[in-house]
Amino acid sequence: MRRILPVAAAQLGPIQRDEGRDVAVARLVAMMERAHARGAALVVFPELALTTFFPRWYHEDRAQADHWFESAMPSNATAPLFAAAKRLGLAFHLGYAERTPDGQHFNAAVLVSPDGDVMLKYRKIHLPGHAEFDPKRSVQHLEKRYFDVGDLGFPVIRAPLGGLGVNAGIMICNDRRWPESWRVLGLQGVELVMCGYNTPSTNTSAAGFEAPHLRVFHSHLSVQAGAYQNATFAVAVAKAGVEDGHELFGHSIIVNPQGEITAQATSWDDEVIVADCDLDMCRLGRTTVFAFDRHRRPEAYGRITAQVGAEAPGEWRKE
Ligand code: CDV
Repeated sequence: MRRILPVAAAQLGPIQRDEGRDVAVARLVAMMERAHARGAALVVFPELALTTFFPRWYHEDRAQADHWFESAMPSNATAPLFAAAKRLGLAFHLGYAERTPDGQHFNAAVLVSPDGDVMLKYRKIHLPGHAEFDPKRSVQHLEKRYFDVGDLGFPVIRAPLGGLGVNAGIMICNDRRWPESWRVLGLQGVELVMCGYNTPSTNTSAAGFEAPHLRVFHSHLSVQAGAYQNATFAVAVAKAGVEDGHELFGHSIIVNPQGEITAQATSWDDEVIVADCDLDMCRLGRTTVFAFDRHRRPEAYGRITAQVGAEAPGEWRKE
């Protein structure tokens, strides 16, 4: 019997700084209903889906940013998502800012069953940006200021989804640009990678020119390559549009294990896209070109875990 999982990516339009959680949660619930009506068993929401992308705002005192974080999941504010999941029999993936009881802060995401069980949690590992206010930048990107580096690795769980057992994994936004994230998931037999993102349409670092169309290209390139090289489906879903005066691109996609885009959002607003993911498609890649057990050569990959920055190569000299 074919293992077909109908998956929805629920792209979010902008959430403005002064909009409350209740506004965002009502929009998410409306998209859950649309995803369910289109037959989805799982809906994937973006990174930090409950608030504006607050790392663009500098607070001298970090504690002033605490109001952007959830200290419980579910909470009163997010309870309607759990109620909708139960009512609709729909699993969901949600990105949010997590504050732990001992005061750690993470850019986190969870996979929640229709019964409200948190089946998988991930805390973002590759935190882009900077920790201090940067006067040269047109927009701040203060993830390194507000978040601790994730401490859960890149976990995969075999989760009951749509009546199937599915090897599900999570990464968040900037993680998608790093082949290491994908491979660690791939080495656990992942079949479905969920990745929420908030990505500005322009490079605001003032480090040099990057043409705006390449921003989307690089995002898709990373997701399509990661899916292909690890023989997995991938759902990459954006928060998009003009948020607090700053533009984030959309172009959310669902990608198959051949690296092909099977569904793509066309607006930069709330939009649900759905694709049937035939999980048996993962088998071809992982039993041929990417049969890891036969072809990988970890003895040659030592640098991947032994060093962080690049080392200069030796000079060639004529013998
Ligand atoms: N939220 C992100 O991680 N955004 C980064 C931007 C800053 C480049 C990204 O990789 O999309």
